[in-house]
Amino acid sequence: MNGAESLIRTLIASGIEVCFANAGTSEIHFVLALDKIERMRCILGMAETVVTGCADGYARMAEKPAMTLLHCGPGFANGIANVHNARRASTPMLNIIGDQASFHRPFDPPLAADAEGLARAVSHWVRRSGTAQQVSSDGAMAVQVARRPPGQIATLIVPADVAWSEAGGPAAALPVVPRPRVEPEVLRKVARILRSGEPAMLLLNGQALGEAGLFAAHRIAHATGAKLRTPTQVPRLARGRGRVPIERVPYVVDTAIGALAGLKHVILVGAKPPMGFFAYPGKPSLMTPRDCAITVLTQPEQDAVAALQGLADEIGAPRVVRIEEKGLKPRIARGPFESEAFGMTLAALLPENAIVADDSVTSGRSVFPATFNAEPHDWIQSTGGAIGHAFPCGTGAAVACPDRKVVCLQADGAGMYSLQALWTQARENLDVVSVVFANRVYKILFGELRATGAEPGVASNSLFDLGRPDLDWVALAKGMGVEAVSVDSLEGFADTFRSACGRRGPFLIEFQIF
Ligand SMILES: Cc1ncc(C[n+]2csc(CCOP(=O)(O)OP(=O)(O)O)c2C)c(N)n1
Repeated sequence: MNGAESLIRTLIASGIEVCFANAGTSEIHFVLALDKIERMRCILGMAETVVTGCADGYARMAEKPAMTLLHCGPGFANGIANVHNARRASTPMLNIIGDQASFHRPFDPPLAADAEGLARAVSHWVRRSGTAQQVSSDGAMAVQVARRPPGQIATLIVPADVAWSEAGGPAAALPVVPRPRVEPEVLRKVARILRSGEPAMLLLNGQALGEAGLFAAHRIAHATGAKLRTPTQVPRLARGRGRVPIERVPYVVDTAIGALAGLKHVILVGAKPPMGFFAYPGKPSLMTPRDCAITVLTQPEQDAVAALQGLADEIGAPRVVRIEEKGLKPRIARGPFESEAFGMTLAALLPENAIVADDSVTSGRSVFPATFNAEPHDWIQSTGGAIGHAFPCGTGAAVACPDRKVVCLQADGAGMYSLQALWTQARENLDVVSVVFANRVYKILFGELRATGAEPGVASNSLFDLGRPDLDWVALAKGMGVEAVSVDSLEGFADTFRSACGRRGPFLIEFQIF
């Protein structure tokens, strides 16, 4: 058995079932090992940002890592933006980078690069396997590190000679480290704050955004009057009818400051203090009032569900609390695109148990609150701000959950970063409906520019206008094997979306909003 085979067998023994890849010559022995073993599902992404974005979406839904197989430093570099997004979402991720054979590197061949440096920039753990004997135990450790709460990025660099040399057998799986619990003293301290009657808010992230965590938070809110919010973007949120409707911290700084005004306490549950996406002259970095105290209930790696349940019991919150309906009634709207009306229409038609991958930028601003009363669903977003996330993330989610409909909400400019994911959807016959908001501009950036008081000039128009030539999303999708239709009204969208949801397989709807 060579090093490649011993590593792949180790990963399979550690529960890894899917390999998203874009391999090259230095990974040939891995590909041969995958041919031989056959138990790992291999999925090609025709750009590394698709590979890493797929692995992110897969792991968020499967709650365990996939493996990525990437080619040398430059291949990994192409995938970094979505590794960054995964890191910001605390996604468990396992990257295998094939590299030059150890004895060949000193000759500085063309693809030699600082793979460690690139990997270190976005990984919690980086190792270069030194020998074929060692690579299996490195692999077992990489999986363990990736699965360490709340989820980490582990990157293993494997030189080609390590892959092809004679190795020992595979290594046994290492145990998954459990989430540590918070100390009872912390629960008592937070309970005292919440009992004080001063205006408070729980800011929930990560594990707390599942159904159990949200319900425990709802009990606390009911008993104490504390508000609940999530950060501006969520890694994965359980939502829809019958679930706790929770607002996010708004994206726009002034709106966020207004929403959090008057708070005396923010309790962090796996979240960071609420900061703006960017700084603006004369505006604060933190969205909380100056005299607001920030207290940590749980760090991201701690057991947030147990902490919230323990806190709810500590303050004597009833175990059964009704969830009041909140937000707009789902209904099919008519007329041209408008964000809230689109959200209500989507809410009326979203299939039960769907997964929504949202990278809709400005078009989606009002979609979130308008979908509180849709059928139960999960909402996943880029939490790292690197756009081009929904196509690949939704693709990976569809691999993880073949029985659930995936809906990608994708802004057009962002979509162009990773549209090759459509080809993967077609190749794997994944059940994904993508909606592209074709406004043919980087609208958010025109907005940021105007907010400075300036008007766009020749340079801004060159850089933020996506026309000349116009993108044809129907042709782009069809060119990658995905059926597509263009619509220009909400009723047109409703008809097309309904029929796309009535069948299996990938489909794209271009919503013309230009
Ligand atoms: C990887 C990455 N590159 C560039 C940016 C900067 N950026 C933020 S939003 C944006 C344009 C978004 O335009 P589009 O996706 O069309 O959405 P719209 O603003 O029109 O709603 C850009 C380029 C970014 N956030 N991430």
